[in-house]
Amino acid sequence: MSKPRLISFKICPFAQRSVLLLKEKNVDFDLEFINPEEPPLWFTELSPTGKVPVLDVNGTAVFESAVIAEYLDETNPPSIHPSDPLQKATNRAWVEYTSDIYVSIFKSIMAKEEAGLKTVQAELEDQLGGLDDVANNTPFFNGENFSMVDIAAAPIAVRLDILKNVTGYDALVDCPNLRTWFANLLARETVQASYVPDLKDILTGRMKSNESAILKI
Ligand SMILES: N[C@@H](CCC(=O)N[C@@H](CS)C(=O)NCC(=O)O)C(=O)O
Repeated sequence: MSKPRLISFKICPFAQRSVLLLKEKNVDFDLEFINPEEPPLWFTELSPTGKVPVLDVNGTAVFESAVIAEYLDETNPPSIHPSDPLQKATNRAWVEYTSDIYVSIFKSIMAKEEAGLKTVQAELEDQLGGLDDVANNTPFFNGENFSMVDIAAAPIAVRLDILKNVTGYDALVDCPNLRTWFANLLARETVQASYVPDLKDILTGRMKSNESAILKI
């Protein structure tokens, strides 16, 4: 059995989740970056959706970040899910919830007009507020134990931190619980190793070349 190979895109938060879990589980893996906007032919043949991340396990494509996470958790025990089925179910639901937040972050980064930016920022803050309501001012989502919700949310913490540094926009101003939780995520070694060192520069470059409104206000 050869090493699993993760196909990623440098700025993709969903792929960052997979890298983070592979590192948390100490799995030896190969990492290959592509640009899904200009995919190589081999990737088009491997990926049923054309999206990253894809985990290539001996030629079988496991796709969708939440499914990749479940596969890695099952095949590399112990599970980081809570054992109680109800808590596990609510954790999975909050993993889903975090996925929509990435869409709002992306729209905030790419909005060209100030009015449109205000609308997407309000949507983003509303979603973050919903997550803040269920966070408990504890180190991680479930308390002391690092879980799948932490895996799913860590790339949000990284992107909001970059946005704050580059533009001054603080999406967490009304989210005290998320501030505690996200600070713990940002301090974790595996989280720091889950994204490329030039992520901030790449995102800043994208905002500049797009003439994004968020850079002007
Ligand atoms: N639901 C998917 C979303 C993955 C996704 O949207 N990936 C983006 C990059 S961040 C992509 O590959 N986009 C290319 C496309 O839509 O063709 C997951 O969780 O894995």
